[in-house]
Amino acid sequence: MTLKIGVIGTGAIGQDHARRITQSLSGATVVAVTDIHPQQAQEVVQKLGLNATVYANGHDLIAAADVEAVLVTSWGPTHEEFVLAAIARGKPVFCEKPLAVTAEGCMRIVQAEVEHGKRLVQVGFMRPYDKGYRALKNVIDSDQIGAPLIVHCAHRNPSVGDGYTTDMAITDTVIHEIDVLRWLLDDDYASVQVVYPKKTRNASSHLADPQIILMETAKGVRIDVEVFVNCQYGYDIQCEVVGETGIARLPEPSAVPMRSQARNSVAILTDWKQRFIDAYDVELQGFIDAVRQGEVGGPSAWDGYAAAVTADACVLAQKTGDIVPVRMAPRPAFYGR
Ligand code: NAI
Ligand code: NAD
Ligand code: ISE
Repeated sequence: MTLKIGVIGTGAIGQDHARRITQSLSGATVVAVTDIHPQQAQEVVQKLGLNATVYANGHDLIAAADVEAVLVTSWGPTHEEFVLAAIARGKPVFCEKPLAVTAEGCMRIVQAEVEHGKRLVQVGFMRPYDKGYRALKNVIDSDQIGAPLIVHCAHRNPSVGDGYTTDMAITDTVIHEIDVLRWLLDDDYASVQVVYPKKTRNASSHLADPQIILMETAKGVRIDVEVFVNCQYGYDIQCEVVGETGIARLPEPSAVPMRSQARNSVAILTDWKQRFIDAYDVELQGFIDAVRQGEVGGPSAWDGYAAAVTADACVLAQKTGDIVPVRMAPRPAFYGR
């Protein structure tokens, strides 16, 4: 049976996920959409040729009898209420990051899911599905570079809009590194700190850009993440793991090396939608397949909570300049190890 999905939020990633469900993936169809800008939702229905009803709001969509699973791709601060509403109706829900904008909000979701008694939530952390990160994890797990000691990362976007604020460098952007490094190293965070280099002229007056996030894990690994969201030149994700006996780097996306106009060059992507396009396909196909088999897997509400606790600590560290401890609640047995 084809899984009938309702999409809440038809912005950049909501449209892209609706497109992939409709044109690239198998086993699901979009039957419902909603957006606080209903005109935009209607346009997406037309543009993608969906046979979908446009609902007045997310709650009506979740309640609709034909909506079997929910995709939350609205603005971050709305995620918690929609995920909780889906859980209350026992409907599986794929929620884009962040699961909620505070750790407390994520914990409310964790508690609701545990009370429900069965996993319903998958968080849209797609990097663990990326071939490059999986290859890097294989190198680490098969002991080819010895125990990881240091990780150097960079997360660079060409530019951001005026609405992007200093804390969003953590909650919207570095949240991907917070999540994927926890998975890559099979570790949790102990403490974080944020330091500010000289500011770029290309950032808005209210935005600190670039920033350096320093994290220490429970096992003692030291991590530095450069986040630079007005780097101008491209969308560039770097990750280098220094181990006891060797160094391993996240592979670059494949591109044709070119000799032209007196240059030997390789193109760099500029759009985040392209950089992890295969990973988005795999994560969402995984959600569809799992729900059709009566279960939900992938990044869990607990992973969303762990990322939010760490992000909250980073935002505090941005403001104080201090080394801030990361304190997580005990992990419920419901979420395994
Ligand atoms: P966007 O601003 O393009 O789209 C958000 C949409 O949600 C807008 O159309 C807005 O009108 C709608 N919306 C806001 N409140 C709503 C409500 N109460 N009910 C219904 N619709 C509502 O933003 P974008 O870039 O699509 O991001 C959406 C979410 O996806 C964010 O949480 C973001 O962090 C996440 N995201 C994840 C990415 C990833 O790589 N996994 C990449 C980009 C975004
Ligand atoms: P797994 O799914 O058993 O996960 C191992 C551990 O990592 C678990 O304790 C889990 O809680 C944690 N984890 C999983 N995703 C996480 C995340 N995003 N952030 C933090 N912690 C996370 O082991 P696996 O087979 O290595 O799978 C890792 C992820 O990749 C899972 O989300 C899984 O569904 C997905 N996966 C993808 C493919 C693929 O072909 N791309 C294949 C298998 C699994
Ligand atoms: C955006 O929301 C994403 O998730 C992208 O992956 C990230 O690179 C960007 O900085 C965020 O704003």
